[in-house]
Amino acid sequence: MKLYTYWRSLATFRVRIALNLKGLGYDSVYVDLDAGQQRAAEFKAVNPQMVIPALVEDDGNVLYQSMAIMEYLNEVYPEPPLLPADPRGRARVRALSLITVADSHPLIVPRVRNHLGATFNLDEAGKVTWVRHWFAAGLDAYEMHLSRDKATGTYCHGDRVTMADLCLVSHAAGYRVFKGTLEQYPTVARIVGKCLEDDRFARAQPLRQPGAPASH
Ligand SMILES: N[C@@H](CCC(=O)N[C@@H](CS)C(=O)NCC(=O)O)C(=O)O
Repeated sequence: MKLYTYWRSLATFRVRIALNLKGLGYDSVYVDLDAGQQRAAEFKAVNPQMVIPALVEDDGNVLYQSMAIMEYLNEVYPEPPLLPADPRGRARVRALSLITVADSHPLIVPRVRNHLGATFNLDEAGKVTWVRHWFAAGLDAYEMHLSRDKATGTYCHGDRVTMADLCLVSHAAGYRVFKGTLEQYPTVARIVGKCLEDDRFARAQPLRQPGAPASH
């Protein structure tokens, strides 16, 4: 398998964790988002949306959209399961996942930040304020759901890792890249800390990828 990836990409981070948890090896193809390589014709041919991740299977099948990729990997490689066995549990895990995948992360990606600058003259400081606002809104929602729901356990859903943890960890890492801390989010901080004790999460982190700055 071949993963189109970049150190800072949160959507790709989620997929890197899923691949590690499933014990699947892959070759990395680096797409430098800061240099705009996602818009090069070569990559557009792989994913017309011009976003990463894209995961190309050995027979050439191209998978895209991180949540679709995680669900696909979970169906094809069922162990360890990333979704609970019961429908309500699956609905909760998917809902928690979508807080970042559908509602927070899409607002902070490079193409949105670029558009805010080019069309609305927002400067770098303004863009950081924008990004932190949307990450914090997601974290507020996560903290309240996770702290009050009985279904929360060691992880987002019970005592086994699910897709929601992969998504939560990516959200927290993104907030960190933009200098946010989890002090106001104790339940989130506890679960993220627990996940990152596992090397399959830890080695997928943005700052541990080739091309990442020594610190950020
Ligand atoms: N919903 C997509 C988001 C994909 C996405 O926006 N990826 C970012 C990096 S995390 C990207 O490639 N952005 C390029 C751009 O905005 O120009 C997913 O979860 O896969």
